[in-house]
Parts: sequence; C-alpha cells; structure tokens
Amino acid sequence: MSICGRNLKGWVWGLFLALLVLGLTMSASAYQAEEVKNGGTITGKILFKGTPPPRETLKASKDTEVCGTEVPSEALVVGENKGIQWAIVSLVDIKKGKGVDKKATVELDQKGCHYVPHVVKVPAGGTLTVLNSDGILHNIHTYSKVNKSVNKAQPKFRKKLLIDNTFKDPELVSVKCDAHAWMSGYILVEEHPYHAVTKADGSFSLSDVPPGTYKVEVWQEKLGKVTKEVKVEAGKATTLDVELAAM
Ligand SMILES: [Cu+2]
Repeated sequence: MSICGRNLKGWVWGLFLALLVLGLTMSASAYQAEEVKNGGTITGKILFKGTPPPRETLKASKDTEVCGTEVPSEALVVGENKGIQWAIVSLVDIKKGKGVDKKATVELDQKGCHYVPHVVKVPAGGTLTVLNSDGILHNIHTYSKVNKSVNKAQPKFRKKLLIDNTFKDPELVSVKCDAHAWMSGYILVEEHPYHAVTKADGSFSLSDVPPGTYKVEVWQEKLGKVTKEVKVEAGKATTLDVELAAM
C-alpha cells in the first residue's frame, strides 16, 4: 500500500512537471500556426516622400570581368512612381495565423556580384541554399544577434552551399561578402509568413490575414522604420500606402 502510494505520488509529480515544462515551452513560442479561413488581405505601396536621390553607384575593384566596374547599389532603389523596392512590410504583433513551410526550398544566388534576391525570406528552422552563378570565389558572412553567424567560403567550383541548423529564430540578418566589399543583402528569418518584400514598383501584398487590428512595421535599410495600424476584416482587402522619407 505504501509502495503503491509512493508510486502514485511520484507519478503525479511527474505529470505536474511535464505539464509545467509544456506550458513554459508553449509560452516561449508566442506564435500559433493554424488554418486561416476567410482571412483578409493587406495590399499597398511603399513610396518615397519627396524627391528621391539618384541611385548610388559603387566601384568594383576586383573580378571586374564578372562584376563590372560600376556596380549599382541596392541599398535604396526608387522606381518611376516613387515606389521603393526591397522594403520589408511586417505584421509585428500577430499571434496566430498561417504557418511557415520549413521544408520550402529557399535560394539565395550570387549573381553579377549581387545577392539575388537582395532580401530573402527564410522560415525559422528552415534551410537556405546559397548558389554561386558567378563562378568566382564568394564568401557568405552573416551578421546576427540571435542566430549563429555564418562565415563560409564558396569557391568558384561550388555551385551550391546548404546552410541549415542556423536560422532558427526570427531575426533580420545582414549578409556580406568579404571578397567583394559592396555586396550586401538581408536574410529575413520568419516564424510567421506575414512579411512582404516590396517589388520594383513598391507594391506588396499580405494575404490570409486573420481578421483583427494589427501593428504594421515598414522597414527600409536607408530610410528606417515607420509603424502603422491596420484593421483587417474577413474576406476583405485593406489598402495601406506608406511614405518613407530620408532620415
Ligand atoms: Cu563575393
């Protein structure tokens, strides 16, 4: 009887501890992925306020047969109607919605001594495949605070480099090449898919957003950050145009 009672007590304690650990784990990962039915859409444009500066040109000092000598900077690209390319639009306070596909193939190419695309989205826990279309030596050097940093050479014969077990937590990671100082890009590690990178005309779209009011953050590497609030209704499209000014 006493042995049985002790066993029971131990079992109850075990269960209690297991539930405690489970609870802590769940509260640590704030975002909950679930199916979204009849969600809304947020679409709009990110525009430059005022007269945009001319696009900067950087001087290439090596591998000029592949890179050229004058390299157009990608740090601030403003299109004809003031649309800003490669700004990031994010729902920052969303707690539940669509999940990210950790098994998706995400590629970042090194082409013409640029990162293509300039901003690449990687699901947290996913793998990044780095390509080397240039056929010259590049190296992938990331600058991060939360995730492990990467510093790997990619010789000209190495067409593919897989980076896994690295981008685990949400963060905007800067990537540079130590061989070509002007090469600069971003890796956006996302735990939810409600981030959009603007197209050449500054447009973006976020779909399947569960109805609610959200804080929207717009970030651009040269122009900084602007925060807006947006209300999303079931099955409806909400328009959000945001202007960013020079800092
Ligand atoms: Cu390089």
